Amino acid sequence: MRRSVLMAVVVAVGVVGIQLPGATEGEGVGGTIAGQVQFTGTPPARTPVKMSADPTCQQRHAEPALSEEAIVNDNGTLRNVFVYVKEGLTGSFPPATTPVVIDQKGCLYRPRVVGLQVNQPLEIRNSDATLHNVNAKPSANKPFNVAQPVQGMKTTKTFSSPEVMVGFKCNVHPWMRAYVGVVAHPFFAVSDDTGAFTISGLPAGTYTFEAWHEVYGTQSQAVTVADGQSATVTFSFSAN
Ligand SMILES: [Cu+2]
Repeated sequence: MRRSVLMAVVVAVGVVGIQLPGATEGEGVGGTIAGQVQFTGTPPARTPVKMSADPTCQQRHAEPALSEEAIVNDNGTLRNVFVYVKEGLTGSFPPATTPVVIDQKGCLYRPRVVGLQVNQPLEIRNSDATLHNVNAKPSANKPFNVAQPVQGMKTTKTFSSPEVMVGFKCNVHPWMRAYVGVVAHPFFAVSDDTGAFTISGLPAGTYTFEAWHEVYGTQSQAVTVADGQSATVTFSFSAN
């Protein structure tokens, strides 16, 4: 990971206050962040993942799966960027009780990048008829390495401390990687196949947001949120 390379290249494209229909300032409803992660430069090529070592994996794909370390969307945005409030929040936020799910499907983690709250359950599933092991080596949390030899197996884990990111890998299939962002509040999102992300219900205030990408590192910027309003936040990563 080249986490530090782009720390200084923060591009803050501005925060635009938009009154949401039906919302009144000062109601204490929180604000919404409507964000996008842009990408400049030549998108890196995605190469076929060689799964021939395990025919069960290979058979799950009609066309070879493509590498997922860096996915630039058709509209020039960057997918799988984890965006979260890093600083500025006060108070405590009870964890959601609904589990976040990571599936192992076609010998790939789905999703590859995901967030959850401290002590929120993470359900790890194996949808493949082959052995996976889930090897997580966090630094602020307890490491684990769980074998799931049977299709349909489920394992539930929680994380007791914030940590961005916890890397998952499978020792059977070395191309398999997932990244789990553990935060102490519910204000996080992952950029999608249009580069968009949304964070809602954020109490009024000024925060430091961080955007993390597994290849292009992290960026941060200050964002001010007003109750009942939507702020536009844009991050921009560039090819190295
Ligand atoms: Cu595996």
